[in-house]
Formats: sequence, C-alpha cells, structure tokens
Amino acid sequence: MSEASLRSIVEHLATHGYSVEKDAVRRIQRADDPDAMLDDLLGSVDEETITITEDHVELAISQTEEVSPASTPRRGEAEVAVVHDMTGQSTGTGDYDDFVALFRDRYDRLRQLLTDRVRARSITSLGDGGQRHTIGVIGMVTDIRSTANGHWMLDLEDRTGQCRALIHADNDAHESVREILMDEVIGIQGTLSDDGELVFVDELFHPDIPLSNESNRADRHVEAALVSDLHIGSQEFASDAWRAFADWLHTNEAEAVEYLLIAGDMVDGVGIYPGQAEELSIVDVYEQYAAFTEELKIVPGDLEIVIIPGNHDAVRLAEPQPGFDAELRSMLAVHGAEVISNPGWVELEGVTVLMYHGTSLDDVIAEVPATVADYTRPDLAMRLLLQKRHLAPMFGSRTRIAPEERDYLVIDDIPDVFHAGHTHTLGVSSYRDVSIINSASWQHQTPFQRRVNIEPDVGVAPIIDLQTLEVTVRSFT
Ligand code: D5M
Ligand code: FE
Ligand code: ZN
Repeated sequence: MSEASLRSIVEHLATHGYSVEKDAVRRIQRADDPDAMLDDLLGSVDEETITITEDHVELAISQTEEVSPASTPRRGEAEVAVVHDMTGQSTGTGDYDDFVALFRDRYDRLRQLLTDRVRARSITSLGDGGQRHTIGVIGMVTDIRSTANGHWMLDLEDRTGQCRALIHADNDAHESVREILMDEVIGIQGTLSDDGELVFVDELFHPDIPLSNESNRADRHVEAALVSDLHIGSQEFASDAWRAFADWLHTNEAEAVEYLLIAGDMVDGVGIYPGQAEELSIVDVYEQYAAFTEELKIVPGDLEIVIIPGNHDAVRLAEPQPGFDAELRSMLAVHGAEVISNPGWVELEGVTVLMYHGTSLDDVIAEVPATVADYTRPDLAMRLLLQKRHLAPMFGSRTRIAPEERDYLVIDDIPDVFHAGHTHTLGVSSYRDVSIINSASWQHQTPFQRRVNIEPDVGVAPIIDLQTLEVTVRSFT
C-alpha cells in the first residue's frame, strides 16, 4: 500500500474526530479491504475514544468475523412461490349486495367441504315432518341460545331458507356447541319434529381437516424463522432482542434458516387506539416504516422474506387486507421481500404456509370457554379456525370484514403450516399434521395490554424445520 493511502487512513479517521496510533494504521493497511476495515472500525469504536489503537482495530476485526462468518451463497436455493395474494384484486364497494355475494361465496365453498360427510337437503325441502329417517342440513349459524331446560337451540340458514335445530343436553355434541361461532357454516344430522318446525340433532359436523391429512415436507434440511408484531415506533419495541435475533441469523447455528416470515404489525402505526401517541417513540407512520426497513436490513441479505400486514399497519383495517400501496411496498421490499396480502399463502419448497395476522383470534378467545382457548394458548384458537375452515367466521364483531365477491378468508386448501401473530403470545402445536404457530411479539407489554391483562411473550422466534415440520423456539431476551 502506498504512502498516500497511509495518509488517507489518518485523514479519514481525523475527519471523524479520531487520532490514530501508527501500529493501528499498519494493521488497517494489512487488511484485505482497508476501506471496509475503516467502516467496520468506525462502527465499533465508542464515542469516548480519542486515539485509536491496534486493540481497537483487533476488536473491530473480531466483531465483524463473529457477525458474518460465511459470505458463501448458502441460501441460494431458497425460493418463495406466492400461492394466493389478493393485493390488487379487491372488488368490494361496500354495498349491501357485495356482502350478499360474500356470504353466498362463503356458504357455497364451505358447504362443498361438508358434502362428503353430510347428506344435506335444502332447508325448504325438509317437508312437514313425521318422517323418522335421518335428514341432513348444511347451514350458516344465525343464532345460538340455550333453553331453560339446558338444551341448545341453533338457527341455521342455507340458500333456500331457515330452520331451527335442537341439541339435547344429553347429546355428545352438547359441549362442543360452546365452540360454535355465529356465522360459521356447519352440518347437522338428525330427525324432524312432527310439525316440521325443528330438527332434533344427532350429530354436528364442522368442515374440519380430514383425519387422514398428511402434510408436505421439504426434501432437504432447510428452516424458516417465523415472527410477527414488531411494533416499530412503539416505545416498547424490544430492539435489543430483535438485534440479538438478527445477529444470531448470521451465525453458523442459523445456517439452515433460509426463510423469514413476518405475519404483520411491523409498525405500531398512528391513531390505532386512544392515547397511543404518548406511547410512541416515532410519531410519523412513514418514519416508522423507514425504521422497520433499517431493522430488516440487519438480517442476512440472502434470506427469503415474506411480509403480510396486520391491524396496526398502514392498509385498510377490513380483511382481507391488501399488501400495501406502491410506495410502502417499495419501501418494504428490503432484500427482495415478497409483500403480500393478509391472509396470504406461500409455498416454500413444497410446504404450503397460510399466513394470517390473527385479528379474529380476539373474537374466538372472547367467545369460547377459557378451557378451550385463551390468550396463553392462541394456537388452540387457531385450531378452531382450521376446524371451521375460515379465518374470521364472526361477522360484525371486532374483526372488520370487507365486502368482496370472493371470501378470501375461507380455508379451502389445507395448509401444511398455519402462521399467525396478533395475540403477542406464543403458541405452537399441531392438528391433524398441520403445524400451528403463533409467533408472539417483539414488543414489551404496553400500558394498554396491562389494562386488559395480556402478558406478552417477547423476543422469541419459532424456527420450523421444513423437512420434518419440527419447531424449535429460540429466545433472544
Ligand atoms: O394486539 C395486541 C394484543 O392486544 C392482542 O393480544 C389483542 C389485544 N387487544 C388488542 N385490541 C384489543 C381490545 N380492543 N380489547 C382487548 N384486547 C385487545 P395488537 O394488534 O398488537 O394491538
Ligand atoms: Fe400486534
Ligand atoms: Zn395485531
């Protein structure tokens, strides 16, 4: 290296306010790439330092070695195939007719999933009763109530009409009625009352996942890290944990992690709940996304990333949520990230992943008994959605639903992995070979969550092995 570059090293450091010892300059000169070495050095010395010594240089070298041990293209094979993304497909105008179309589509598609097990007749053809043989009905639940005698009464509606169904207190299905949500589509089998007004239910059916279901697996050892709910811009963003996670992704231990899936609530947003402004560290939503992209840039550049929005993100609140407008999409496309709708479906090496932010989990948890699902077991609420084959069955509750010609929230295909967030609590289990993962959060408990008694799990990343579908949860706090 020439005299000039020696001087340029000294001058470069001087412009940043540092003097430098001769041994340190020599050490920098010996580096393969002195310019990169200088950048690393400036990034690692603390502001109190006045004179840079050889020790500072050695420290900077060891830190960069720790952070990026392998610049080999180990993640070259990874590829995301987008299976369903409704971004740009929205048809709804908010008219009453659009909701009619939405519910017809929902009913028809869920009915289809039940026809194998329920030989259903249309409700208007049920007749006058007096028949003792079994009849079947597939309908959308329009009312659920218990009677004075401890029986359950359900109102069901199909495309032709309405009927009333009674589930006797002694019936095996009696307990499971508590898991039925308004507006979900179920099948019943039973007998008709003499006056033809009532169906006495023998058996209840959900569209469900078949018992025989077997999930697909990747044919090589490759892993995906699942995260959600960073809430950048919130004072409670767990930045230390996130950076520890990003650092870990650069280590050999994370070598097989080739995919990073982010299930919404990347930022905290603005005006999401009353009094939120006092809890924000970044009050401008675009600046929040700019800060998010900075946090995304520190993960390895060769990871394949998929992003969907959540209820705190800057898209319409009503579901399905399109995958952002053009400006935000281009901001979010760090490292070539795929930005798709909520819900969104992707395929990673043959393994289908259904990504859904999870807003309806609030409705499910509020509605079913705590013994069935609560905030400590969001995966059990997700299991109910799989049984109902719908991501947000209840209409007119907390989850906003957009009128579309097609119901994008119906789960027609069976995913191999079902990934959600939103509850900020971790939940991992499997149901009929479908892996269910709620990826918790990177936000410490907010004053709001303290009031509603939610204890978030923070700074944990479930890692799924796509070859075995085994999940390992790593903690970074
Ligand atoms: O949701 C974070 C957590 O807070 C999640 O567990 C749901 C809960 N939450 C959100 N809104 C409400 C209301 N209105 N009541 C009760 N619990 C709620 P996030 O989407 O991050 O705000
Ligand atoms: Fe969230
Ligand atoms: Zn959320």
